[in-house]
Amino acid sequence: MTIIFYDIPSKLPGCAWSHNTWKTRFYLNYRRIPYKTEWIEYPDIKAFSLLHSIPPTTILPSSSDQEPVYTLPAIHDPLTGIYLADSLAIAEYLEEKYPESVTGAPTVFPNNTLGLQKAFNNAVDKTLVTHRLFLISVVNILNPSSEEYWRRTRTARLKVEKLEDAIPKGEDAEVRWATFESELERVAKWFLSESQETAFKFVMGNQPIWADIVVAAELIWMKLVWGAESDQWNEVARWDDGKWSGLLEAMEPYASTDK
Ligand SMILES: N[C@@H](CCC(=O)N[C@@H](CS)C(=O)NCC(=O)O)C(=O)O
Repeated sequence: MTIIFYDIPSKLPGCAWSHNTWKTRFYLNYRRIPYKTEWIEYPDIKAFSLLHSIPPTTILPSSSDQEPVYTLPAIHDPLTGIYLADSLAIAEYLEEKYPESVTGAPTVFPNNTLGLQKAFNNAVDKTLVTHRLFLISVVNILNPSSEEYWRRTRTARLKVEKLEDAIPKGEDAEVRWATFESELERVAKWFLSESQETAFKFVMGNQPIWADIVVAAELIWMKLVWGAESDQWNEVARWDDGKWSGLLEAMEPYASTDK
């Protein structure tokens, strides 16, 4: 069994960059599920999804076009013939079809925590929002066709003339950056604290679960887009007693790409 994993490419050495698709990549690596990546540029995602009858995963009520959005990650399982999008739905499907007895790697939803972890995932998505504007420079690592698509759609969504106009500057940037720091501090409190469990970095202790994957995917996205040596990443890495660089280090064994 080899799962086909559809991801969005970039100019970075490992190609992978997107936080949403990193959730699936971390998941596949951690669960030791064999996969092969196929790369799809942004403007081709909709046609790909329609071709395989994959429904849109996102509806943007505030977008200018109000259209449902077809998204990656997606997977194809040649054994069952299924095509599926949405990182959480993909994980739920693979948990069922490829349990620990098949892959030898533990579930990411132990002790019936699927429902709780959905709530965690939701809370992380809602909490970590301020930094998005600081990540607009992601456009510079995309390949030309995706860059053009991203500039066009995000300029419309953000209601700016030029994408770079939306990057926070001056005092506004300082306020937003401070808000982002407190957003991450809030998330840090959802993990076991150092005094509870010194040796471990993960939400439930010594093994990552879906909740860790969700946060790690956000972190690797920042590190890749800003750069490991950037001031921004170095600041984040220092916050919350090094929690975030620690979590990424702990997830490093599951961060390989097949490119
Ligand atoms: N809830 C979805 C969100 C996926 C998502 O938004 N993916 C982005 C890439 S990071 C996408 O494909 N966007 C397509 C577009 O903007 O047209 C998931 O968790 O998979």
